[in-house]
Amino acid sequence: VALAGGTGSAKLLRGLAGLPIDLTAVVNVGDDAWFYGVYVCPDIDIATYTLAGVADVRRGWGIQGDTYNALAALSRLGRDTWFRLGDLDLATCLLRTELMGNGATLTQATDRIRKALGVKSPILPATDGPVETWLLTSKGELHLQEFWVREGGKPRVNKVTYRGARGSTPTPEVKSAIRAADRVVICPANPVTSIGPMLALPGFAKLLGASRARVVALSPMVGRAPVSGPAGKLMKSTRVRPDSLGVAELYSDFLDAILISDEDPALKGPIEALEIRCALTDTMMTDLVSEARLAKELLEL
Ligand code: FO1
Repeated sequence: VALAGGTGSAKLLRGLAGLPIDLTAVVNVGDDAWFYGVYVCPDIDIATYTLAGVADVRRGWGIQGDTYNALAALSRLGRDTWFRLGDLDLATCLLRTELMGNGATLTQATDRIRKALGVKSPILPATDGPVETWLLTSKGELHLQEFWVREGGKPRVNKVTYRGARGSTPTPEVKSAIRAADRVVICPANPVTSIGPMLALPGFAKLLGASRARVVALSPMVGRAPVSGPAGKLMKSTRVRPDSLGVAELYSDFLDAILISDEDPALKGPIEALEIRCALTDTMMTDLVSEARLAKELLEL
């Protein structure tokens, strides 16, 4: 079972999917939001598109070669279109919205879409509950997408909240996948906005702690900066050390081992003092070869 957020996670999922294992992805929903009348699930979609071989992996979201005709038409109609939803991506979101409007859960809609796109591995939303990541910032309360996409990640962040998490639960599918797993891999995802919303679900951390699976992570941090995205800034604002030691501390209740950047040898000692095995490697996923190598190293850790 791989716990996944956005771009970095999708690359590792691709590496894991190439190994002779039964892979199930459990994906963050905190980034999900309504745009233009459709329900957009960035992390579920980048995982699905990447495993289907159609993602714009370099950009980190959406479908390769997508066009923006619907968005241009919306703009001509006077709609603000700062969230760049492509035409093909819109089709995915339209189907999801229709299915859910007819009573399907997000889990059911996700399963239908990944099968239609030929993805073999199950992709499970962490919850079917409405969980959204909101930030209290110098520009007021912002949804993660408003903060990151509309405001370019610039406002000062004072607090991060996972709206709806306390009243939601991991789905039965997620519970049984984690219970049956012999390994849980925490992808190099933003600990605050990708893994945080999962850990905020009642019972989720306990599920990991109680699992017979070895729980291993690939750190998203190199030094004090994330490989991509707003992790560093958001870790600081939630008083988590913005480096791999901070990631290990955050996961210490259930983490058995972590793979960190070979640029951070000084963090190995303090991480192992937490009784978490720590290994160093080149953690950059620059091509399919490095994705496959890191996936293999995580299964051997
Ligand atoms: N990220 C951007 O920086 N700009 C966009 O216009 C944008 C559009 C978009 C459309 C669909 C989708 O699934 C994701 C999209 N993203 C966009 C990425 C996304 O907002 C975030 O990067 C993730 O939520 C963070 O994991």
